[in-house]
Amino acid sequence: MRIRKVTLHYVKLPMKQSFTTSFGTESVRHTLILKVEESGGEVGWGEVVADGGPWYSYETVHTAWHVIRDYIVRMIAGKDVTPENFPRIVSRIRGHNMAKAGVEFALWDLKGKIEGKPIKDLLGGVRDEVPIGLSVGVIGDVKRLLDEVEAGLNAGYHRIKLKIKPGWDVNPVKLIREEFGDIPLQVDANAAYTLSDVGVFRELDNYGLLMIEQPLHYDDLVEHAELQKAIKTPICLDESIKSLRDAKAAHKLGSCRVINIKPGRVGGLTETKAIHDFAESVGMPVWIGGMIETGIGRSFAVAAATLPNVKYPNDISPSTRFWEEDLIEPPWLLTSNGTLRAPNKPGIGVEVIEERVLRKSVKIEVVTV
Ligand code: OSB
Ligand code: MG
Repeated sequence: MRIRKVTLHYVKLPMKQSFTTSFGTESVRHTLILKVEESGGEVGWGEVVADGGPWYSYETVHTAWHVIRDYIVRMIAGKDVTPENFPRIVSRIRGHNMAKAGVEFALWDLKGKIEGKPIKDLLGGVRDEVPIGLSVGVIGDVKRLLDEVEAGLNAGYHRIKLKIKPGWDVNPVKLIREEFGDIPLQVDANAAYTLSDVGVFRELDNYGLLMIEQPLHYDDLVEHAELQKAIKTPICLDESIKSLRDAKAAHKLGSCRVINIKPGRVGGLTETKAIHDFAESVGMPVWIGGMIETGIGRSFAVAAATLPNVKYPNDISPSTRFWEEDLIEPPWLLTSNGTLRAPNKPGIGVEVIEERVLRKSVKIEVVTV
């Protein structure tokens, strides 16, 4: 397909409840929504999962805006571009995976709409419903923590993931075990520890956690391999895995036993599928992570979560968790089975309400390709 127009929207969406990780608190989601039009008149939508600041990753809405407008759009100009050949077309750009993924997502939406197929079918998905886990932020208050976990279990979430940081780790895990028994439970440190904290992880080993996510430095593989040798609980990598190359290195080194793939972090669904397929070939389970996306970004995560080697519940919160009003219809709703249903409609399978995108935009730029 040939792209003729890209519209960038800097969207600010207030969150119903703030979300705290070891690297900061978010209460308004800053995001970049892309509308991509091809020469046949079809419209595709994408979302860049970068945040307002360089906290989870070095990318921000502004860096992605720059990279998309000044480089990606020029590189795809005049070319027959597909979601499969797109990564090669933009490979001269080092890094900036979130910017690349935002455009690549829109290409998947376009391809699906043109061929009349949902993205999950284009990828080779094998299920119509994907199990969802709840990610609980660093809360600090014990009573509120237990209330939030209880509400999540009652709503049907398949597991609880607790965000931890030094000073908020073993104790809340112990309290959750005492209160709720043997529920599927895991923790996510977002890189807040060092190898000298091995004692914390040895203690966490006593609580039968499904996994410990990204305990050490956001770019590390070597020290995670050392830590994995020292503890029983499987390490799951998130931030450290930005590509298939990283996944292969992590496997070779023994840095993790599980991977949380965020399609936005790895440059899109083509790379997601490649990491998924590699992990499957070496017997390493994966699951799909979230970045508090709007319903647009969630669509691509849902499609990825239908892949066969996705073996754990996914961090794909329904629209109602963070948004008063999502940017799509129908909203993503948790079924009574604690799942999201992957739509059978072409492309992303939900309708983007452009009026809402425009109303929530603080800056818009149209680039003619
Ligand atoms: O590390 O998984 C993470 C949100 C922002 C940044 C990092 C992470 C998260 C989540 C969100 O856990 C889960 C969700 O989007 O539902
Ligand atoms: Mg994580």
